[in-house]
Amino acid sequence: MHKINLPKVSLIAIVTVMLWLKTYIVYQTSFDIKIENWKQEFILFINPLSFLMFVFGIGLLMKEKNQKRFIVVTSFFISAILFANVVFYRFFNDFLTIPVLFQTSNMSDLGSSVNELLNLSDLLYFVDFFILIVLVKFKPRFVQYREFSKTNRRAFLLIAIAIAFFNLGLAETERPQLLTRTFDREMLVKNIGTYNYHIYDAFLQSKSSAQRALADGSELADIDNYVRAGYNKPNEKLFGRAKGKNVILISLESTQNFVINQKVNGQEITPFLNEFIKDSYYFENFYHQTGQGKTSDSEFIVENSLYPLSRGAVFFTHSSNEFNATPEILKQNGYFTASLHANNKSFWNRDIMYKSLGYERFYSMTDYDIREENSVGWGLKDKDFFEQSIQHLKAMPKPYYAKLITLTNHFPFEIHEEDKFIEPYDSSSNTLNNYFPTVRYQDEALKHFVQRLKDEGLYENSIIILYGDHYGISENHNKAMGQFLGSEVTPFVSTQLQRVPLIIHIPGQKGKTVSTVSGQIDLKPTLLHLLGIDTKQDIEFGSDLFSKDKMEFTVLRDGSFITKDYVYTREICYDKKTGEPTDNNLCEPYLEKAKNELEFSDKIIYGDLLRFYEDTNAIK
Ligand code: GP9
Ligand code: MN
Repeated sequence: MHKINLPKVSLIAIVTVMLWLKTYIVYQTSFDIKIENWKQEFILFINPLSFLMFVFGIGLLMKEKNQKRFIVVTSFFISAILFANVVFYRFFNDFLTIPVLFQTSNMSDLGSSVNELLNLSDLLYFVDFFILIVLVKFKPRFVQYREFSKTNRRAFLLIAIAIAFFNLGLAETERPQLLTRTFDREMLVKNIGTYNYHIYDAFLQSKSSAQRALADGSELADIDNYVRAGYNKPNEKLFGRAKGKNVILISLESTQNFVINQKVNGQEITPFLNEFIKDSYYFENFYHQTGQGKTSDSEFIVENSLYPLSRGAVFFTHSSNEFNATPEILKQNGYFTASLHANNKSFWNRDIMYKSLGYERFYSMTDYDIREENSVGWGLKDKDFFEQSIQHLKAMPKPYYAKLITLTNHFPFEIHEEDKFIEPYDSSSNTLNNYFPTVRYQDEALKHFVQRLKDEGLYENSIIILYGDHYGISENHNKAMGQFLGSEVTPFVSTQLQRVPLIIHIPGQKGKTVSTVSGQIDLKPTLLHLLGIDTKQDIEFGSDLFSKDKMEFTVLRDGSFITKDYVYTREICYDKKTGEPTDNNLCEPYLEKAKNELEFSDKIIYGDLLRFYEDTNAIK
């Protein structure tokens, strides 16, 4: 038989091309990267290449045996990183960052969610790796390991560098200042590729460690001026109105504002809350401002009036910082401070972080009777959680500040048949469909809790604050969400969907619906003023929601902001009345403020600046 002379190809070229193409296919199939024109598509296509060439180029320096080993190990490692991003994206609609990656204690708790997130077809993500193994094992003749001459190696390196610069250059024309503005991970991945993005992230990580070491407190002057200028006088009528009362703060898992006063299949989603808001202050334009730290970010914002970080969870990355959080302040004012949450105490690093925030007691998993029959999804059902929490509340020294964190309304929104008070929605997204029955269940649990507080005589002595921690339905479900809302989910609508309920019930006060634009950042001064505690000296970015001077403005963690008339997101200014893009100049006056807010807050956290403030200034 005639032998066919196949051209010989180096294994390095094969593995590079396979991973390159795979990455591009994964971009297209597993991430929702918005592409607006052919140039962006082209950037997306070439962006994995330079990194892969650099990495596998190292193999050129090796002899055959080592080269093979190096290629197999590296290829597996890169595939694993890509796959980890895919799984993470399914859940968080976001790309991994180093701080998140090291939150392994959380990963082990993801339990039921991981099952939902993985399937057998995921093996497809490793197809190229299996091919590689076959090639290495059976050594077909077209694969060669010839050593490369010095000239060839240089040429290879030069080509890789050229591609990298070409990629960066193109990206720069498409997205100026890409690397200096890191609000948006999708933008980064889209332009420099997922692998280079991880390297960039590692660079940021080391930079942030250095920042603390180098900070000396001189940065505080500017921040202090900024915060002083933004201070609003408290509302005289309400200042001290709840003095000495217990505070019951309830974090509502994944609860967005769109469920309030809304029906699904003709039935109310939150019948209890719809009634409760009638004799409470209800803030209908209140936004969550969380980032990757989800629930923990919301806790951080609400109790510090600082922004969370753009990457990672501040609960993990900066738990040993100096803070001046609500629990600590209340402790100094004679309160007993506790957090109640029926989950592992180490989830989100709470056990460590709570100490820095000034909590005296954390009632966690071990303080609850958790059995199979009273659990669903992530753990103890909300109704049982509230019921068992009553005992804890009763045993606390008064007055107390108690934060209760619900759990049932968490992705994947599982619920037992007997707790299903309404039927799921019917759309292409099971996540959205199942969201409604769990929100409805949470509502029922709240109703039960408030009744129990009344039974125990705790209701009249307490102010009750409920807030949604963050979104529950990510942009992955825009299509189904659009069907539910009856209108397309544009970036404008998406931003408006970041509203979460804020409900403040003060005994003896009539209710009122307030439409001031506000955010989680505003809760700390609002609460402290109600309790009659002055915040003039504090470093806070929020303002008292009852203050007559409160500015109608709030910034989200991705840099989007909302004013009375406009929504600014993805560099477009939208008119709230029409929901359509309008002249960017109309948003221009607020751009600087939005930037300052986030940057100043980041500086405080990265430099651990409050440690200097406490030494030199009169907080106490
Ligand atoms: C875990 C609970 C949920 O303890 O707070 O966390 P999330 O995933 O919503 O951040
Ligand atoms: Mn949450």
